[in-house]
Amino acid sequence: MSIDKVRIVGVPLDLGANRRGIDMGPDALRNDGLLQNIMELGIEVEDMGNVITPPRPIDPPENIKLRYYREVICACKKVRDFVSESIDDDFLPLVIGGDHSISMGTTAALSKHYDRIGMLWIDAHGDFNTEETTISGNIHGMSFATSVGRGTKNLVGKMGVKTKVVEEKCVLIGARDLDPLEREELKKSKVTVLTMRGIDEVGMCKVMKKALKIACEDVDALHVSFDLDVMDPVYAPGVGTPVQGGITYREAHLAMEMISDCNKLSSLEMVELNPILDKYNITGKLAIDLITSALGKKIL
Ligand code: HAR
Ligand code: MN
Ligand code: MN
Ligand code: MN
Repeated sequence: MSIDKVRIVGVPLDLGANRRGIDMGPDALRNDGLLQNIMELGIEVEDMGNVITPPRPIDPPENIKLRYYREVICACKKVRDFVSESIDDDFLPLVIGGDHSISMGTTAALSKHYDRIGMLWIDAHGDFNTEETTISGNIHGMSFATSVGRGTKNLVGKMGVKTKVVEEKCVLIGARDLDPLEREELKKSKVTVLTMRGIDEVGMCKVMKKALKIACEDVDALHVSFDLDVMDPVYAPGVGTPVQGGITYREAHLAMEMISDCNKLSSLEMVELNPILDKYNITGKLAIDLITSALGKKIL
């Protein structure tokens, strides 16, 4: 399954996070040459532009354990529809964020089209909180949990599609910053968690082999959700919530190259780019390089 058509949708959403600037991520990637770089691989690219996201409400959030959930759900439904239509039209959907809450729309769309879905969640964080466990109330910290059907009715089911993403086929890679209750839930779950310690001990190649065995075998689709804060801040300063001790430039590329080699990639998200905090656009350019590696760019 070689990738020949990619459709881009930008999601300038920051209401799922607590920091301004992530809403500018999609246009920063375009300005840094995202389309040209994909086209150079011989792939047909369509850019659908940005979905329209609701404005930040003037009133403070009504539910501080689920900040701006109405607005976030509204944006995610648009992501769901875009991703669904792209799959119908035989394009690989490339969703560029925006904060990580947008995955709830993507995984809903995948659940409409595929029965068995493998997912790699590449992130410093777990995003495995629910309304009950969250400390911050920020929904970008809940999108993985919601995508596998965990949480309250205030989020789960709001996409109008029952999720078919199952924990057994999900792998969290690069985690190093988990909230106490979130950590307990992850440990009890069937998600495979490959932490930074695991990467340090055995190296990215072995970690990815294990991850791809879980998420690529016996599935109809592989979804990769890449949160740029998985990177060490040295390589990616322009993210919403940087965490020390992340993966290197080459480790991230190796992961993407191995994802490309597995020939199962069906959708890709690149999220949490914050151009305001970036330095000389290095995070944006890194994001583009990672996308092209996942889409099949080879050194030789
Ligand atoms: N665990 C924290 C919370 O729930 C931090 C959330 C994560 N931030 C992200 N997502 N960038 O990966 O608020
Ligand atoms: Mn369909
Ligand atoms: Mn995340
Ligand atoms: Mn994160």
